[in-house]
Amino acid sequence: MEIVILVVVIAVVALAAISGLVVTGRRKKAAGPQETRTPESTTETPTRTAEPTVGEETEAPPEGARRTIEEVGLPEAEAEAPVTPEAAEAAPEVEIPAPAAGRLVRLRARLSRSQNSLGKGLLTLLSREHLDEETWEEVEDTLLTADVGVGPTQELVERLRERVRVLGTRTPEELRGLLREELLTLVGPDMDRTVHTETQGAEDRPGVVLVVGVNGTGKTTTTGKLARVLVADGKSVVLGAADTFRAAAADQLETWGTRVGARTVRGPEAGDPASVAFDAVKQGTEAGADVVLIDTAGRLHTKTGLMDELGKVKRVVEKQGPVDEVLLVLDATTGQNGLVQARVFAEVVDITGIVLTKLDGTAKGGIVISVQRELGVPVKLVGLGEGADDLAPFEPEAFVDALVGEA
Ligand SMILES: Nc1nc2c(ncn2[C@@H]2O[C@H](COP(=O)(O)OP(=O)(O)O)[C@@H](O)[C@H]2O)c(=O)[nH]1
Ligand SMILES: [Mg+2]
Repeated sequence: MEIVILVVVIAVVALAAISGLVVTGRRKKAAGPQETRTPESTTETPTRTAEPTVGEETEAPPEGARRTIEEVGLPEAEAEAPVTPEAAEAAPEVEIPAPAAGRLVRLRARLSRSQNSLGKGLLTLLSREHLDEETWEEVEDTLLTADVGVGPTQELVERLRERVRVLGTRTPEELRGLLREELLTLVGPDMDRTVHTETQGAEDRPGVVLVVGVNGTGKTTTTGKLARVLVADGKSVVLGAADTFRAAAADQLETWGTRVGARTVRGPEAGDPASVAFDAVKQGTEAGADVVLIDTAGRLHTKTGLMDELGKVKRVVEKQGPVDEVLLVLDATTGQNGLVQARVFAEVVDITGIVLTKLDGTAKGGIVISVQRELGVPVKLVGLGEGADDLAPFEPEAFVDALVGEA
């Protein structure tokens, strides 16, 4: 009897040993040709057994063997990988924009790259040993070339002449300080540059901002950038696509809005801009939004056409309450032309603030001074690039520092 039991036990042990060998052998076979595998077969490896055997580890770490192609991440494959509905829900594609405070200082390098020539040019001239009539004329020319404007240029030269005379000998530091002070006086350090995005009235309605200007100056871009600034400040924003002449214009605005979760109210193509603007304010009010930004078209073919159109937009919006801010967008690179545009728009609507765009691409930053002088309205925002957060509140000190360079 014992013998029978013994035989059975031996047989069982022997069977177990044999089957164990077979499994190991199979595993070794599976691991063997791995190096020659095609990427397609690698995707199937997650089904492989997780426990590594001795010797396997050196060929392919278990963790590595479990990776799929997507996880290894060929950049193109990753970009094209379809997003599953769950993933889309988990990560809504709403961006969190950078706060606006101190942006001009951060973007100052961009400003000084284009503006430094004015400051440097002036400092070089003022450092000459003899400041004769010819030198002062050169100072004037430098200021006029930078679009400072005739009136402000004459004032500045007069004051500089007087102060340089009083100063006698001039160190570069003294000259820089003097120029900084005088330019700052012209730029107007005390003007109120608040963008009124809050309703001026007592009622509970959103602040309404109308963005106007000639096509191509950067209205839509500025409206989009401003929406980001407001969202970053925790405000809810509704956009009004009152440039109804091209569907692309509304699409462009909507793209900006979608990125920060702001709704865009749009109308039919070639529809009435005033009714889109009206709807935007109405919907913004109903939704309890904080701010409604209205982007307009700026076809400057005739002044009467513009006046009819823009005047009507404003009047229609005002049926629901006052417009709190009318921002005129001007392309800083257009110089005198920009000033002519500014004048026409100012006759059509009451401009309450100026946005100077493309200051990153011009050495004609003096337009800040001339346009304020021309309209008697402060520059409130400046565009310093095509990037989404390249819009900065205008700060006179930071601007003048960029003009005259580092102390
Ligand atoms: N470099 C630079 N480009 C800008 C700036 N603001 C707008 N732009 C560009 O100017 C072009 C026209 O802008 P858009 O907003 O469509 O002008 P709109 O016709 O007035 O609405 C676009 O290519 C913008 O990217 C800026 O501050 N700097
Ligand atoms: Mg536009």
